[in-house]
Amino acid sequence: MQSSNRNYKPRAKVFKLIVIGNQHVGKTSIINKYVRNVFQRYQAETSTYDFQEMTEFIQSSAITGQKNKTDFVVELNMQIWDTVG
Ligand SMILES: Nc1nc2c(ncn2[C@@H]2O[C@H](COP(=O)(O)OP(=O)(O)OP(=O)(O)O)[C@@H](O)[C@H]2O)c(=O)[nH]1
Ligand SMILES: [Mg+2]
Repeated sequence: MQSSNRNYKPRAKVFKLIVIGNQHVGKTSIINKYVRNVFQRYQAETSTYDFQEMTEFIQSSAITGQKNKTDFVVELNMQIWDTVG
């Protein structure tokens, strides 16, 4: 997301997310859909852990629920770990 403000400087936060669940429930699929917007009907079983990275920009008010003058853009750098079921 770009801003017209030349002083645009999002505050970056790093998140490490771990997706866990029983075998074959769709852990890898939901990560692929979220990060790359792809779905594979015959998704191979995950044989070892792995991660994908994803960046989202959101308004701080989306977190706090309060819209006011101090509203700022938050850059979420996510490392999403996939695991073996
Ligand atoms: N119809 C349908 N099939 C899905 C969905 N999500 C996953 N699948 C299918 O379910 C199967 C298992 O999905 P995976 O994403 O490999 O599941 P997983 O939890 O990563 O499995 P493991 O890596 O073996 O632990 C695959 O054949 C997917 O195509 C869904 O929302 N709908
Ligand atoms: Mg998997």
